[in-house]
Amino acid sequence: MPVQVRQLDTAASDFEAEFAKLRHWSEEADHAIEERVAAILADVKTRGDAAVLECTNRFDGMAAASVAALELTRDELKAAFDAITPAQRSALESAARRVRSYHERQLEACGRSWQYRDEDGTLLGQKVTPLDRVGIYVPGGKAAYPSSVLMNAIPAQVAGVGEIVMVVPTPKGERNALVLAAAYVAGVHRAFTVGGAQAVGALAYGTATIPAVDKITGPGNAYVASAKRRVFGQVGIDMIAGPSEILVLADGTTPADWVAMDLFSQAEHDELAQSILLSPDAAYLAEVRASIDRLIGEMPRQAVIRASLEGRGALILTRSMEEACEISNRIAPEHLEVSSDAPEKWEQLLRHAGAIFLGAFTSESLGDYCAGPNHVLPTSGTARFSSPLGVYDFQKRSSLIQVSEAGAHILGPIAAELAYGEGLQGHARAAEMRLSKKA
Ligand code: HSO
Ligand code: ZN
Repeated sequence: MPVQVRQLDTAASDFEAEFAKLRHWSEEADHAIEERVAAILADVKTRGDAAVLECTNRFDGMAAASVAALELTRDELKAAFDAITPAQRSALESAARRVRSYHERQLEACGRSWQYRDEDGTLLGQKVTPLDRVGIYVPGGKAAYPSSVLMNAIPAQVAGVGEIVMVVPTPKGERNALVLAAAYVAGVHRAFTVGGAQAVGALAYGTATIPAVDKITGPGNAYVASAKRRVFGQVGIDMIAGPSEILVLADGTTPADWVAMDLFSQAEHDELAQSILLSPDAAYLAEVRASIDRLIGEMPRQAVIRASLEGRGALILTRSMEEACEISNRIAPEHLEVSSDAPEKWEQLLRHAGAIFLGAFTSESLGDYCAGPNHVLPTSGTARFSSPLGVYDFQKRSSLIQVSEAGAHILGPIAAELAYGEGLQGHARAAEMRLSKKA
């Protein structure tokens, strides 16, 4: 059965209406989930370990005697690493090495403290410090991604975070060896087989056994997303990620099968994932459609791919590559492939995307695992104003000011004038006292 991916044409009179439908996505707030999450968080806040243990045993079908029994030791993580195949070990290590070296560059480029002395002798600067402790949420079950363990823990480690605490649900006690091995490779310090809102609550408030963290990162289901939203403010969070997205801009020079498979690669994540192809070449769009119909039957996850492509996917015929770039900027996709033999030319026109993949050989999936940049990216158009997860998410900045006596004579009158204007005597006099009295 052919895959019914919709086709849009920028020249059609109903294009704007069809385009608006394509972009529309909203996750309905589920009141039942919201209420349950609020209750779990309140319970964890007041009863700590006892609440975490009860929830974990009930929701995950476990029979643990204590939260301490849910902790995985570094030795257990190492045992998982030793138990996976040599090929898996080597792939994890190669990916980790590349991700680490990319994020080390990030640290050098924008993660260091700086200071200068102005013409009045005043020292001004920005002091960058890593967070003391962070929590990484790793989903269990069908969306258990070892690659996401690397993508969350390595930038934290490169930033110099003191302690990285991972939580991962293990329904019925079933552990994912690759996830634990990735935690070992990425330098996770402590790990607990706890998940859901109860894990988020434990990390946010701290319990006798699970330490309170300063920030929680990592993807999760609707319960986890709701819990992260609710504890935000008490702790930092990274983002609330929506379903995966890929947008391919194609000039027709990449084999159609390659592009079809790239569209599948994000569609297979989720029925709500979005894969869009834009091209000024109508014959090429038809070729990719034929590839989709031929290749779909080979895909183990074809039901998910079909639902995603038919529900939210699209092939869009544009007047030109320039127009395709404009439309891409309006969508601000999570992943943007420029499938062209002159990708640099089009890249100049692209402003909004979580990650940009240039040229026919740069499949988005390489970025998901091992190219080096982070795969935790802004979704749902938020690339207009936000960035990939990075070292900077695990650091914070403090301003640094040191004013000399001479400098106080220059700044004091300015501050006092403005302070009197605001009716704040204390401020004004604090500045003025330094004008008359020697230190
Ligand atoms: N593409 C996903 C990340 C991922 N892909 C993990 C495979 N494993 C983020 O949008
Ligand atoms: Zn992916």
